[in-house]
Amino acid sequence: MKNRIAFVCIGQAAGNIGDLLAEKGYNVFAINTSKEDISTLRNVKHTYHIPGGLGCSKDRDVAKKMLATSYEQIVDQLRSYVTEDIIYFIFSAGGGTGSGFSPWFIDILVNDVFVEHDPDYPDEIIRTRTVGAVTILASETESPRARENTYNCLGELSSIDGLCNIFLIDNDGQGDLRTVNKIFVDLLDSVLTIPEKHKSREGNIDTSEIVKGFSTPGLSVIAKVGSKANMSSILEKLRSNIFAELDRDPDSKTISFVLSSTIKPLDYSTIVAEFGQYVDEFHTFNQECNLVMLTGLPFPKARVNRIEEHLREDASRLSTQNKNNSSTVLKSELNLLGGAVTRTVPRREPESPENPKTSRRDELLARIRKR
Ligand SMILES: Nc1nc2c(ncn2[C@@H]2O[C@H](COP(=O)(O)OP(=O)(O)OP(=O)(O)O)[C@@H](O)[C@H]2O)c(=O)[nH]1
Ligand SMILES: [Mg+2]
Repeated sequence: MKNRIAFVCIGQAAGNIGDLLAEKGYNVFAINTSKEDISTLRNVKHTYHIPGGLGCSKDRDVAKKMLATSYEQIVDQLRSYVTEDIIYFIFSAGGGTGSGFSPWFIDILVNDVFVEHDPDYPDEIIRTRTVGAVTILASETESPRARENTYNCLGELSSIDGLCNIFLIDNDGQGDLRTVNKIFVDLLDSVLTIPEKHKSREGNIDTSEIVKGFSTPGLSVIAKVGSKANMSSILEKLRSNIFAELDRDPDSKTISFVLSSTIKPLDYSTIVAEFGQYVDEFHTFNQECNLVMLTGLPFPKARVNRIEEHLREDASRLSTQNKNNSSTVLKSELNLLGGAVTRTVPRREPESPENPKTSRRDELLARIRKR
């Protein structure tokens, strides 16, 4: 899979993860507004410092403005360094650079740059690359700004048409973040290397099945447990690991594919009972561990609501504190994900004489410039 998938890491947390992926031999391109952040990378071969950037100090709007001014150069760099057909963007949601920059950049790429028009159906687009995301949620012990950024970033991310798998790494309740990075990279690499490492007469997973698993819209989680683990510890690990906790209510039982390499056959009825009916499963066996990936899961509403509630408490404390000052410190676009998803980026209107067709890129860049 190393010749099929590449990682674009935006911001510092992402760079830390990218460095581990590069060490394992993946193609990684790191982008940052801060030269200092880039200088800490040891293994990443392709880096780009956005000209004039001094970091965004958790200000998402500054990052969006830098995207608007340097967009063309970044796309050129991306095209020259990243030729793989599957691209995963990694970024933290709590900072400025990765959080502000990534959702809109991904939207432009997926809906404007990596597209071709079908000659037979000119209104239909064919996506030329598969794009996924790995997003890190700030912990609830971090600052209101970091949590507000997380909330708004998730709102934007959840509204991108054409985006494939999203891995939501959750820093909340985790210990050392470097360990979180290592666990994630190990899980991802374990799944991506199944076709070359795990072979069994009882069933194999080939590259096309991995590609399918990594091209599904929705959230994904991976669990890896020891060879002696039973089904209930596999299910438990799928729920409580480094990823954002999945909802348990019956409406949230939505899932697309199950990919697994295990010691014994999985009990699929327990997966259906716990996560919902899958569309298909791809399995193989090995002698060392139980490795399971689920795709097509819904956004974790309970976790997002928890961020919102905590932010509301902060907002009320801050407004009491600043009662002589009429400006509000927090400016969350709250209720982005609580019910139906509200788009922060409006959908493209149908073309008409009053509304000439603009590209997704023009639309998003114009919105940034208006801010
Ligand atoms: N899992 C993990 N989280 C990290 C790491 N480094 C920072 N974070 C988290 O990422 C958020 C901060 O984002 P950064 O990636 O440092 O920010 P940035 O994109 O560089 O943006 P600015 O520095 O604000 O311009 C906070 O929520 C941190 O807790 C890391 O190595 N691993
Ligand atoms: Mg930074």
